[in-house]
Amino acid sequence: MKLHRYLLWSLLMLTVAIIIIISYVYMINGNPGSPSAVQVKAVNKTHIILLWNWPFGTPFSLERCQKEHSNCIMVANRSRFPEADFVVFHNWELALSHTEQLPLNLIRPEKQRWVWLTAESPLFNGNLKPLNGYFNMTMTYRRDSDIYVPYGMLVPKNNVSEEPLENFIPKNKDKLVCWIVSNHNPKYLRTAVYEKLKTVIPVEVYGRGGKGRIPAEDLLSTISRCYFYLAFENSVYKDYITEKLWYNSYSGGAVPVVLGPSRENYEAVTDKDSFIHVNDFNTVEELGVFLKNLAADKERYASYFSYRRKYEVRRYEWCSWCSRMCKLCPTFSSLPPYKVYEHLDASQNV
Ligand SMILES: *[C@@H]1O[C@H](CO)[C@@H](O)[C@H](O)[C@H]1NC(C)=O
Ligand SMILES: *[C@@H]1O[C@H](CO)[C@@H](O)[C@H](O)[C@H]1NC(C)=O
Ligand SMILES: *[C@@H]1O[C@H](CO)[C@@H](O)[C@H](O)[C@H]1NC(C)=O
Ligand SMILES: CC(=O)N[C@H]1CO[C@H](CO)[C@@H](O)[C@@H]1O
Repeated sequence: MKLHRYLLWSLLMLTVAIIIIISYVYMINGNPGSPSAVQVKAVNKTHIILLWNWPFGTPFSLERCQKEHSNCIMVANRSRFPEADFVVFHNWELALSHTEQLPLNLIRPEKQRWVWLTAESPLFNGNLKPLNGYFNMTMTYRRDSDIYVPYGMLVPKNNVSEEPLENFIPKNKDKLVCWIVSNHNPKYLRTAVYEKLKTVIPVEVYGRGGKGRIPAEDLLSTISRCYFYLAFENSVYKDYITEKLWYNSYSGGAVPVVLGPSRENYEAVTDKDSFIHVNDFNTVEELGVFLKNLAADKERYASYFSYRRKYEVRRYEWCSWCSRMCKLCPTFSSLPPYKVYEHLDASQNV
């Protein structure tokens, strides 16, 4: 009887020991053949993204993004601050219009990341000094931002097209150079270049102070009639290349004449033979003469459209702000574990 009990005890102890050892080995190595429990949790963890303020006060639907990324919950409900993994702040309301403030009165969960969102250049971001030391991520058009949200991009086509280049060029061109502009600020570099250029060649100007505003639905058809479009940025900063290139010029079917960051900077994000850079010329006169001659040289002009054989122009087709927000979702796994922008202001100016 005693021996019996002893054996039973031994068996029980042995079983417990084996279970403990097996559990331990699994914990260290994971279950070979299927992702470990720890991994599955990391990959499938749902993240809550709270948009603190609507950019420029205009609400939009967050639903579509949520459908496309099942690991994301997008909300604009501030009551969910305590559970949010990310809180996105649009800069304009914080730094320039001062209609919003950072919620420093709330207890910020340790793991929560604050995301600084802007689509403007530093010239229109206001004073960022008061924002130093609060943000963990940036979401801007700069290639070095944590979430890169450019105004547009070229995406390689699956198959390179053999089509004649003429097929990509609108047929109805009757204007040499066009420009849509509403701010003629004499302090802008682009204003000086335009003032000079128009003394060399005719420039058709639309927008305030020109031929008037073009309704959005007529924008591309108007630009398609121009050989060249002045894709002149309002300010010159690294990577600040806007819809003036991606939409007005490329989608309008006019060759862009760009004024903005360096040619190298443009070449890093688009096809080097698809645009003319103001800096390619010693003087604005030279630029004017070049454009006039190029428009008269059919073959050479057509070569500026060769990128269309290889690439699609991609920009935010639907609700540009929600598309930007959406880019947060696929990045979770590649985020640095810890980061603080102690000098947000300086980081945006270099
Ligand atoms: C906002 O979130 C709170 C907390 O989860 C919830 O009680 C409330 O109903 C939500 N409000 C809206 C408008 O969804
Ligand atoms: C692209 O090229 C591949 C290989 O040459 C071919 O099989 C495919 O049908 C082409 N697709 C299109 C859409 O032309
Ligand atoms: C985010 O930044 C704050 C400083 O404002 C810091 O306390 C926190 O640890 C940072 N979190 C991460 C995940 O980097
Ligand atoms: C329920 C769910 O979303 N499961 C997903 C977890 O992540 C793996 C790997 O990314 C997906 O294959 C599952 O569908």
